Amino acid sequence: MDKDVFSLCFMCSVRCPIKVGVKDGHVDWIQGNPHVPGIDGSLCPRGSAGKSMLMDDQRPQTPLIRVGDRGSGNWRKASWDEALDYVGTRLKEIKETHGGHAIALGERAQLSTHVSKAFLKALGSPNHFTHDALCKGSMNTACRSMFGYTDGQMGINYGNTKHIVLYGRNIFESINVKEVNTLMDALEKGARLTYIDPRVNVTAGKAHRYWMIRPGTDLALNYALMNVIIKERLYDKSYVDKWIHGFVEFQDFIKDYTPEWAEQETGIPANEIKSLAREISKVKPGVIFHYGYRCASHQNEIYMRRSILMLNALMGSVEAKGGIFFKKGPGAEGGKPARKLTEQTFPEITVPRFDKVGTPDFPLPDPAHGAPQILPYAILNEDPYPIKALINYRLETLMSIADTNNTKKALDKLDLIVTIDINYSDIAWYSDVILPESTYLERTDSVQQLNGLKPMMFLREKAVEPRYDTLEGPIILKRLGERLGIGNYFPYETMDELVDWQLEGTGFTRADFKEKGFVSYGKSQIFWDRNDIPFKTPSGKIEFKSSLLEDAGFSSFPLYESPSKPADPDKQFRLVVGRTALHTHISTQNVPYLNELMSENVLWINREKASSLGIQEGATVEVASACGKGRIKAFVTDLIHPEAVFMAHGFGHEAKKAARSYNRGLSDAVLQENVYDKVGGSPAYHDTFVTVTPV
Ligand SMILES: Nc1nc2c(c(=O)[nH]1)N[C@H]1C(S)=C(S)[C@@H](COP(=O)(O)OP(=O)(O)OC[C@H]3O[C@@H](n4cnc5c(=O)[nH]c(N)nc54)[C@H](O)[C@@H]3O)O[C@H]1N2
Ligand SMILES: Nc1nc2c(c(=O)[nH]1)N[C@H]1C(S)=C(S)[C@@H](COP(=O)(O)OP(=O)(O)OC[C@H]3O[C@@H](n4cnc5c(=O)[nH]c(N)nc54)[C@H](O)[C@@H]3O)O[C@H]1N2
Ligand code: SF4
Ligand SMILES: [Mo]
Repeated sequence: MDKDVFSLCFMCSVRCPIKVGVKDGHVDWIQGNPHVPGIDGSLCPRGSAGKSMLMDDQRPQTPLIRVGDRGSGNWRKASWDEALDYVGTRLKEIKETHGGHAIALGERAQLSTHVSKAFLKALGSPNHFTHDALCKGSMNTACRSMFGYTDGQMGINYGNTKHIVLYGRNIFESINVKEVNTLMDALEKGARLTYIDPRVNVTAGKAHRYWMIRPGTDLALNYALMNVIIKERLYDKSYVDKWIHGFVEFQDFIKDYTPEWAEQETGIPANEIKSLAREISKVKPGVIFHYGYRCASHQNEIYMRRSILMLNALMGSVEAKGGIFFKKGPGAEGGKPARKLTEQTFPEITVPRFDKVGTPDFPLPDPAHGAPQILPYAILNEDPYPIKALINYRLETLMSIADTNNTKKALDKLDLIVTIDINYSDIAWYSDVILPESTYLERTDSVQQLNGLKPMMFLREKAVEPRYDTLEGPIILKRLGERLGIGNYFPYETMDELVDWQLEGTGFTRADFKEKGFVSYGKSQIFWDRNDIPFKTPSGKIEFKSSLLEDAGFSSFPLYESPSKPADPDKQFRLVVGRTALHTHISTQNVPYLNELMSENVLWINREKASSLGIQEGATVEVASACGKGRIKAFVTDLIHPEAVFMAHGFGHEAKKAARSYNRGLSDAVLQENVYDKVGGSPAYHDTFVTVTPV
């Protein structure tokens, strides 16, 4: 029988709405959900490869229990009961001997995060952590310091923008389908695009203005832009007078950071900096300085992110059409959100988190997410206490935390490593037990509450039956919970029952999602009145002078410090990394269609530098840092700043059963030092210098 199922893609965590054509119980076709504006039927290459991932037989097909050494790849197949009994017994022993807090669970925040959060709370452990800090933690802190909202509560109104400035936000390769389509529409209507990156990538190629910035100097550029904007009074005066807290102090601080000074630091000509400031201010407030995700990733990242938010505030673009806005929830339409398992009452937890987030040692990162890069240190130093078990749920602890060798050393101290995954990821390969989850096409998931200008809910609905002996994450955790005496926190037997429980009180039922794949709380977009914006800071304003920072002993306006230089600039490069349009982080390299298109990464190196080191295009080179080394092919090009080398994140896999991606290319995490922004919380992935040698 043929049917169409509306669901949500999960080839990456953007979760684009999709329509899946099912024929005789098999996925026949996947396309974007045609009912969703901005998606209009389209998908990115990874979304289109969903069927290839589903049909791949190089993924775990049953629960597996390790029989050889960790990482040796010797497994025995187990039934679900056997595997869950095994994990349950060990977790129980650990809890009884060391306390619930000896168990940590890390995950990529996803639709069923409320289930794993509830699981750990019920066990009495504060040690749930997400990928958030690894991705945009300093941005989250920057947003809270300025507006009192997290970055997750903010959005960008691409469709109406007149000018967008992207700092290493490689929007046409690091893709979110709706954002790409909406921005393309705006560009067709005449919007301008300014792109800033030490590397000429696809987004640079589509920009009206491109600057090859010296890596790590975006803060200097922004200080100079603000210097011009303030000196020439190009800002939105009434908005600034009403909403900016600490403007006078900032005006005084910024006056010496001239464009001429910034030219020396960034390599961008002073007159061009002035010209952008003048051009963009003419079309304010419908302009965007994109606050981004990765881009420049350094130990002072929070101040770079704050400077981007400040530029928006000076343009009055916060809560303006074509600018940035605060997301509206169901409450704005008098509705109720879907329920979460975390709304239940749990035992009180008094111990600090393993990463000490929320304590005076690490006060500002978001305790709802924690700081995963601290995990190796916490385990190795048993500080603040011993961690004994780690559950990885859709998070690649080995490849997504810098310094893999160090992380492995830490993991070796654990009594138990369990991974819930759909792939033979490297962390699954290094685990004691693999619990295979059904893929997104094979499972119904928790409800997606999508706040925005128009609050909505979406549903990921099972399109086909699981091909292998796999289960849904929330069912795995429930059954594990039953073995640990906390089964009462999981009031469902099936995913349909969980969704029904979540929808109670919202006025919607599962049947309401059938027609289009989503439900809307209201009909029109909501912007707040710009004279009455409910900023959640202590001053009720946009805090240039931040009480969050200053109360914790940090400066609101630190003096600019130039990024550190390598000991030998002729031989050493700053390693910068990023994504490619054809893969998702570390998880799709083995998907047959995508592997065929791109099976390994290459090292971008500046032509003149390569020539002086005797490196030929396509030659294999050895790249080495203070913590690791490896081999990769060189891509010799004029399209990268001479101080940097670039490689795509996510290659160099070690799991042998994922044979197509095994040992192809090089993993950035092997090279990167595990250093981080101690104020904002993000790792400083670009604070590593490497040597590059021909082999
Ligand atoms: N060295 C280095 N580290 C980085 C980055 C970097 O550039 N370099 N980038 C950072 C960024 S921006 C981010 S967002 C994070 C992302 O970090 P991660 O979340 O760790 O990476 P992903 O590739 O999204 O996938 C994680 C795991 O989820 C599994 N998975 C995929 N789908 C499913 C599913 O449906 N169910 C289950 N159970 N598992 C699934 C994948 O197989 C993979 O093992 O990494 C960060 N870490
Ligand atoms: N295809 C694809 N799309 C994705 C993802 C994916 O894995 N694959 N992941 C999603 C996720 S979780 C995220 S976080 C986003 C990430 O999306 P982006 O934030 O756009 O991040 P990256 O792809 O890491 O690109 C970072 C860019 O910053 C540049 N850069 C390096 N150093 C500097 C610097 O000092 N200054 C400036 N201005 N630029 C610099 C790099 O050269 C690179 O081009 O993508 C999302 N979309
Ligand atoms: S951006 Fe691509 S991979 Fe990610 S959810 Fe959308 S279609 Fe899927
Ligand atoms: Mo990310």
